[in-house]
Amino acid sequence: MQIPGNPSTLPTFPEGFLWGAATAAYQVEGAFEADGRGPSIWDTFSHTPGKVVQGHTGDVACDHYHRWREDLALMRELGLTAYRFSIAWPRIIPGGTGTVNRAGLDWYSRFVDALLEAGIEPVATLYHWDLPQALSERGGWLSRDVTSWFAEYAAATVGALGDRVARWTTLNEPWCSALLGYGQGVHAPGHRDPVEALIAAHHLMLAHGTAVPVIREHCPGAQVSITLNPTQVWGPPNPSEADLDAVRRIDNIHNGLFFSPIFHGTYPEGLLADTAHLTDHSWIHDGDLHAMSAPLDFLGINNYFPTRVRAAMPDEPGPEMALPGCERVIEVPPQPPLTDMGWEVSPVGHRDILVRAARESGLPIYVTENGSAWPGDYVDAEGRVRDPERTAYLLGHLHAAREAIDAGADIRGYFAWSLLDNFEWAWGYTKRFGIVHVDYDTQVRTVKDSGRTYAQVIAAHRASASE
Ligand code: IFM
Repeated sequence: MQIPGNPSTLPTFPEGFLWGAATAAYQVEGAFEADGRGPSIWDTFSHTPGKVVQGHTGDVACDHYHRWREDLALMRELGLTAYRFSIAWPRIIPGGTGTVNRAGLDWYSRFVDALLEAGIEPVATLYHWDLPQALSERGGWLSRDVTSWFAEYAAATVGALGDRVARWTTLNEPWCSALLGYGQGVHAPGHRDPVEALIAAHHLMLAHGTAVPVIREHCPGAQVSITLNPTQVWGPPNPSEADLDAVRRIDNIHNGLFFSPIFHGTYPEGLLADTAHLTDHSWIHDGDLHAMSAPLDFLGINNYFPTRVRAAMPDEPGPEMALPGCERVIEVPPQPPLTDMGWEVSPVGHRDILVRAARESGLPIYVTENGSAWPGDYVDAEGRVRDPERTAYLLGHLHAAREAIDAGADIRGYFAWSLLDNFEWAWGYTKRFGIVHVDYDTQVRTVKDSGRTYAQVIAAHRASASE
């Protein structure tokens, strides 16, 4: 696939296609103690020495909580038709359950009103990883009670905003919450236990499924979704039987773990057997899979890179922190070009995972995140941030999305990750994904060249749609 460098070579997209950018509360808002916000697991994690590069925290981040008007002006300048953001549970119910914090709700309410006034559709995510710390102390995603805690939070939030926000996402990338947060320990709450990862994934899906009817009840006509982050899994050329098995196992733990329960009401073939040496799965109760597979209106896909694997050789040690059931699977180094995250750039992988997600879910798809971090973004003497790699990545992946549409996937929107450079979790502020540069000392925003290109693409699309 050719990666174009010029927006004029871009194909057209269907009418009504949403052109957006995305952020998440903890990554941009800052104001971590403002207006009654309670602490989240990410406050605790980032304040724990050694967890985040250079000890960075989200205390201030992009100060979006105070600078949202300026950020909204940027969205208008870019011509966005939609904005995907997450709501911070600890702003709405600081203790996780119980008292609702009116000031927190009011902030989002004002923000939503302003988006609508600007003609930008709000697309809200209920959970983008910032669990109230108080709930973590009661077991967090390892407790079955989290389903009712999440439903309570969903009811309060959708009840307040559902008259204006129609498009709702329950969870962002539950894979990361479960596998990185409870399995590998690199995300909050920092546990390292493969069984906990499986239990957390199960409860995340259960909380999702339980919240779906709650959202519908409080927002008649809601478009309800979940956002997953599947990855295209590739084995070596001329794979052995063992390599094919490695691909199957990684595909199950990355993709099938969520696709199968949510869209087919079952765990993927083999996953329970592959993890039977770790757990008896007694945390799966009758009726759970039915609840998890509550019908949805669309599926959000976050995709950045493919994954390459092979089987471990007989005398080769397996990975130190293996994913559950993947103790004999070796992750193969990605092929260049690589982004600043070390992620392989692959529009083909993007196209293929979109086609698969559409097929597995049978739903309209929105690319709810896609983007890239590159080293060396800076504002030059002319006030420009020249980021040709990010621009090429953006255009290449838009091409891929169009190819997925041609292959039958019903793709209805694209959200660039991210509107702003922001707090990249365990990487702190050292990785920049924004189409808008943020100077963290001064909080000055500068639209990068990639942002300008994106604006041109959007303008061209809007012009041709109105012809
Ligand atoms: O920054 C994250 C985001 O919070 C979730 N999806 C992937 C992005 C880049 O790592």
